[in-house]
Amino acid sequence: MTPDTSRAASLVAIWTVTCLCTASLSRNLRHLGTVALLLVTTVFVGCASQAASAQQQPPVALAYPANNNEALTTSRPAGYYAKRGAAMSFATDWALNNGAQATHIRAIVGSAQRLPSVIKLVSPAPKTFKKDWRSYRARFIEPVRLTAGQSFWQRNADHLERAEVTYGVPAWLIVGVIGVESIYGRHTGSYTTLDVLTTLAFDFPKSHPKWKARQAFFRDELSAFLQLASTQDRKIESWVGSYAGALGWPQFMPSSWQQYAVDFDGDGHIDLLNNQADIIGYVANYFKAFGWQTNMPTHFKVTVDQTHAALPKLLEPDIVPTFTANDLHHNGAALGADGLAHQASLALVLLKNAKGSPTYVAGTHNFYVVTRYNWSSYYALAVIELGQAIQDSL
Ligand SMILES: [Ca+2]
Repeated sequence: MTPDTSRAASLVAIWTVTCLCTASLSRNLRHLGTVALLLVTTVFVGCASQAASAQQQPPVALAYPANNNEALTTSRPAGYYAKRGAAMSFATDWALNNGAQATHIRAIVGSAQRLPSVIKLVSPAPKTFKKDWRSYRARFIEPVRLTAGQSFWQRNADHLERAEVTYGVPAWLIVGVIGVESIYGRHTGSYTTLDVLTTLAFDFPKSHPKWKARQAFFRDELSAFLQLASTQDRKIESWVGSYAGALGWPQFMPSSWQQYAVDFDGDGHIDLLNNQADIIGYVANYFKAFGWQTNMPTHFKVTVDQTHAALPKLLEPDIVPTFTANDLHHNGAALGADGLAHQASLALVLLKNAKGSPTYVAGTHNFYVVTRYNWSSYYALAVIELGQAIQDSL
């Protein structure tokens, strides 16, 4: 590699990871905005499908088991955050609200290390960086991930089939997500979660345009993490994950465990770090909660006439399905017969290619649902293409 291509590759790598992690860090922020609408959708869709699934007993999504705040201890010494007023107030308030000893929680939060590398990683990318769908895609649709995905699918065929029946979410989507997130548990991150969440909860970089919202998000995640840790029999500093606080094979955020985790193999415990049935159940339940519609495609091919298409109008709603198939078609984004036959709304999704013309797809409601796992159209299309490539190869 020349220095230039090497540098470009590094930037793509950083952007890829940043896309994954900034999206995962903002998952719950977005949940707040969409949850009301999705609840309505879910109830509506749920009613329609109730008859079909009446014989199925879906696993009940569990909140954390009873807290055992005695489990919240640390053997690490007091560090930087023990002297930060905001961090110590947070710890005291958390203890008060969760029936824990303030001295224990202050010791835990105070033991966290400030991680400058994490602050750097969540800072905005340089303005000169150009997004590139083709490079992004090549990082995920590649032989190692395909082979690992085939083996994951074969090993878990029963769980995947049961998830399809229980939640109406296809196996390929679950397999695609876990592949992109962690290569089936191979890359789950090596950052100490307590340090990551404490750093981002109290030192989120102010150079970020949304730093206040992000910092508030991480305080909530730190709170959820303390609650999660109080239910598990392990030292709090032993949890490790991504630089944005995501954990395990499905790279879940602590608050997402609280909301979407299920005991999918019925062994009485939820384990999203190691238990592949529970991991599959979690991903399927997550998409069902966000309104996945069984049998609706995620997107259609679209041919955009760059010169004559009404691009500002078509791109304005971004990934939110807004247009009828006819609207798109007659504004310069030509659909095939399958796309034209689609009855619900579509979005014109733009994926930039650093060099050369952009890639477009016509995204459906289900494409939008995939972006609820991670708010990036690049991420969503990579998940979809990986999952479907694995399915096709089996
Ligand atoms: Ca289980």
